[in-house]
Amino acid sequence: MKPSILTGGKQLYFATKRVLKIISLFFILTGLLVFDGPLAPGPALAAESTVNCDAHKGVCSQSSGDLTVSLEITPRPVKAMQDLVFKVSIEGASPAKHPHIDLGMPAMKMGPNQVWLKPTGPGTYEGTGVIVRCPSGKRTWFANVIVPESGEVKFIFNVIY
Ligand SMILES: [Cu+2]
Repeated sequence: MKPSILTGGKQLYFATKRVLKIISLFFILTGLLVFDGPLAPGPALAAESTVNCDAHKGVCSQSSGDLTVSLEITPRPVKAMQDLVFKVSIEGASPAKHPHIDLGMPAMKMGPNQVWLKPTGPGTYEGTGVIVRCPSGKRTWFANVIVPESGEVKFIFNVIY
């Protein structure tokens, strides 16, 4: 009697352990999916919302892998609710399709706001867009420059309301 209970207990122990393992694996995978998503909250947030460009001063540059993107927004200082010109220059990639910019706010759903870029020379593009005034009063925006088949580079900057 005793040994069989012991064996049963052991089996139950291992079965429970396995179930726990599967459950934790599930949460890890779900967590990865959530944090890698475009609306990712949580630990990724700090890096995703840290200003990395002083758009009021002039050209900003950011790299991602082989791709280096420079962005200049005019007129300066950069204000919301007015026509802005976005000048982009790209190094390390010669995109088959034109790049574009996704404008948004870190950790906020602001609705789609895209700047379509037209070529102005070798590796240089330009387009116009408007940054709206956020009802929250927050002034930190991002410009995600998307280069088809080469990657994307995110500029995070403050605007004036
Ligand atoms: Cu907002």
